[in-house]
Amino acid sequence: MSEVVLRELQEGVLTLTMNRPDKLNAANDPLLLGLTAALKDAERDDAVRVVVLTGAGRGFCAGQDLGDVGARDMGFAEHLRHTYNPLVSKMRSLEKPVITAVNGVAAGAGASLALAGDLRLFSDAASLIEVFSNIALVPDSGSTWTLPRLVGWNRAFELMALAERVGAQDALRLGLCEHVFPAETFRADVQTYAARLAARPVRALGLTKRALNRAMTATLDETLEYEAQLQQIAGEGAEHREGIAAFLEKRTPDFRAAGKSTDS
Ligand code: LHQ
Repeated sequence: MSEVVLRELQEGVLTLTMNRPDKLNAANDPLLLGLTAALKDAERDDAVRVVVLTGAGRGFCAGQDLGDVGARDMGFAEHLRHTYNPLVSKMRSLEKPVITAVNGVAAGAGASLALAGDLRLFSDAASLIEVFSNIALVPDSGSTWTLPRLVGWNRAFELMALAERVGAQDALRLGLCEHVFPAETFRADVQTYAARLAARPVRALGLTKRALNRAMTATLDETLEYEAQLQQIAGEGAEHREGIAAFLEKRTPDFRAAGKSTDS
């Protein structure tokens, strides 16, 4: 049987490919648990500076494998707590950039995964559907958290209620993705973009994720204090020393080398 999660590391970019192309990468438990395990490995591996999540074939992820639902031996809530929730949580808490490279349709929990990326890159063949209401379910895996923050409560509700397909250009206009690349060059364009990010000071970016996550639910004063604490950590790191040295020496900083230092 072929692997349901493919891993490839290139230029500090770990690409995780959901690999059930015949079903548009509809998610089953091995796929979801495999992704979470891969993210945990990526967290510990200094060679991984950026993670890209994408799909094999013409789909990104069609959400829960509906053929699997009857075979489950746990309720919906327990299933979510066991599979999707830890995955989405790990994507958001992982202190490295996580890019979702949406190569094709992202539906249901697949749309939730697409939106959970720190940066969302769409192919011009990609689309997103909050498809849950077609089968009389509630949006899950974080869609009710991400979507209203991106498009506002009412637009989010309309997308959820009517399950309309949002194409790549509309996704860009609505702020559901940062960039759209042509389908023909998508994988290469994603790698180029991700490699650019991998050359950035990823420890500082990890702390930036931590700060943004905390700020989503904090007051301004709490946020100011938390920024001060994180700045202390970043300011004592090797990446910062390298950034300052490079500026003074009028050269490009080498954050990869700085990242290998033990005290950053
Ligand atoms: C699929 C699927 C799929 C199996 C396409 N399953 N085979 C969480 C926890 C617990 C329980 C329930 O749910 C959740 C959260 C959720 O994610 S709920 C939402 C589940 N997903 C859906 O309802 C999406 C169902 N799929 C579709 O609506 C369409 O396939 C979309 C709009 C995604 C794509 O349409 P097309 O481009 O026209 O492709 P297609 O429908 O022809 O699909 C291609 C193949 O993929 C096809 O198989 P076949 O053998 O006929 O070629 C589909 O049966 C299969 N497939 N989605 N979720």
